[in-house]
Amino acid sequence: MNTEPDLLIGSQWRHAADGGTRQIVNPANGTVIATVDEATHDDALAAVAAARATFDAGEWPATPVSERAALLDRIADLLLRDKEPLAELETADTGKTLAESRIDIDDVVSVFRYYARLVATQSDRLVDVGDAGVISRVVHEPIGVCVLIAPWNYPLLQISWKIAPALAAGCTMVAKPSEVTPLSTIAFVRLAQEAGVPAGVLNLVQGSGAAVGAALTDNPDVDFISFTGGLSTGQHIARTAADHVSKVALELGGKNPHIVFADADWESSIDQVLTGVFLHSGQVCSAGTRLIVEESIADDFVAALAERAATIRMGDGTDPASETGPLVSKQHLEKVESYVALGIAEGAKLIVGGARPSDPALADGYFYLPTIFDRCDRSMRIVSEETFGPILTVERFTDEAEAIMLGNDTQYGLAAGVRTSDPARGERVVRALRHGTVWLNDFGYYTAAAEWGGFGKSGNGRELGPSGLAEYQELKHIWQNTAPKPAGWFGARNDG
Ligand code: TXE
Repeated sequence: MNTEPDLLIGSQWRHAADGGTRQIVNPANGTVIATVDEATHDDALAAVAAARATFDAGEWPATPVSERAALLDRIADLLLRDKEPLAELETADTGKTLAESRIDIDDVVSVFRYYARLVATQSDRLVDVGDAGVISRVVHEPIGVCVLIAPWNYPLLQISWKIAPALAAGCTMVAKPSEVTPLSTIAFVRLAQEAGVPAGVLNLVQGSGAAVGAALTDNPDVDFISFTGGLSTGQHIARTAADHVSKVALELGGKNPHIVFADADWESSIDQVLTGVFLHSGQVCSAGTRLIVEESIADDFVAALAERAATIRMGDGTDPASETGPLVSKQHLEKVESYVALGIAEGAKLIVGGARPSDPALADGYFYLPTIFDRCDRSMRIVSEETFGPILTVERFTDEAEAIMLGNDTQYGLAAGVRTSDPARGERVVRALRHGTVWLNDFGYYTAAAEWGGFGKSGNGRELGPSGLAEYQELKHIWQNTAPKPAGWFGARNDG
């Protein structure tokens, strides 16, 4: 039984219209930790209608930029106040370690602070049209009603990459967290209300993609859909949105190469290849799941990696000794297991992992051992498809051109890493890789101030940075004549 309503539609917190609920499970031990309202198709339509009515009423989009920036800062302040309970909720819901959840909340704070500053300093553009009597300006307007759909690996972080710029731009919105991990988003929306987000600006529905997601995306009242999730879902949303000519931005994951040349620094390379793929049990869109290593060091490198991978401590994320947590759900665990079976069937050489851990203390959770496959090649599905689990595949190269070719040999293009001590080669390879983020002698880092997004089937559009705000804005050209006179086109030429 769910007592407190979890759906925010307009000014009202509501239960689902049909009383439906969903149980939320802690993936570290399989226990039910919450029961939340499961919105119906009609609830989702009502949420979009509330966002539409609020936008069209005009008050929020016309709010001075300084007030919107101040609101974002108040949200950031409250996030800091509630950092610990929010981090605990995120860990209970996703299984990630508390240390990771705390970093996530800090990053969420940074996103709100960044967009508060950015929008407050954004200026219109004056255009010289060659006529002193004309003032020509290009100004920013909010794009309108936004639908924000987030996945389960970074629930609060991903939705905040969308909510912060949407609020900054003056949009109204409906947020839909993943049905698997809605808890931190529900808590966040309550916090945003406390910070003073006006009624109807931020609406919240959670539920399945099939019912709720479809109602939100197949909807003529929606101006912009920002989606982070799987490739096939993104393709479906883009097709549906085309009927309404709603703008769509997609972040659809990746199959990210981590290229190691023989002259790379050994210790940091081993350490970062390991972290790059096994952090959060590989449930990271930018995880470095494809090690592409120079043949001359490959045997030693893979052996050293395997040794380290076997010592990664898995456990409940609330235990400070745990270095990584479980997979998010039983269903996802089974998907990862099926990829390992596929890798073996395809002829890849299993070096380490390839099983659930034997520790009985982990038996009720959805844990899976860090797994490395050597002797992989481009023809294998385990190399080309996103497994979203703790699986590293190893491919070998003999020269720079082959490294680049392999690094670009993916339908995705979200992120890549390059490791070499030769700066000129580093620059050549970084520029040749067709990926949205490329790390040189580093891996995994990002900042709210720089764009994030993908080439190829990793999606389109950008989050974070100035472009992340631009997604939520329309540009309007205002042509103003300060000394109007007749155009003199019709009738004038015959007279002359
Ligand atoms: O994603 P879905 P799933 C990848 C990863 C993973 C795979 C499937 O490879 O194994 O996707 O994960 C909502 N209309 N990524 O099934 O279904 C859904 O409710 C509108 C990469 O969990 O794409 C949820 O809120 N919305 C990724 C969100 O889409 C719909 C992170 C994501 O769920 C919908 C997660 C529909 N028809 C998974 N169907 C990344 N880019 O980081 C579903 N949803």
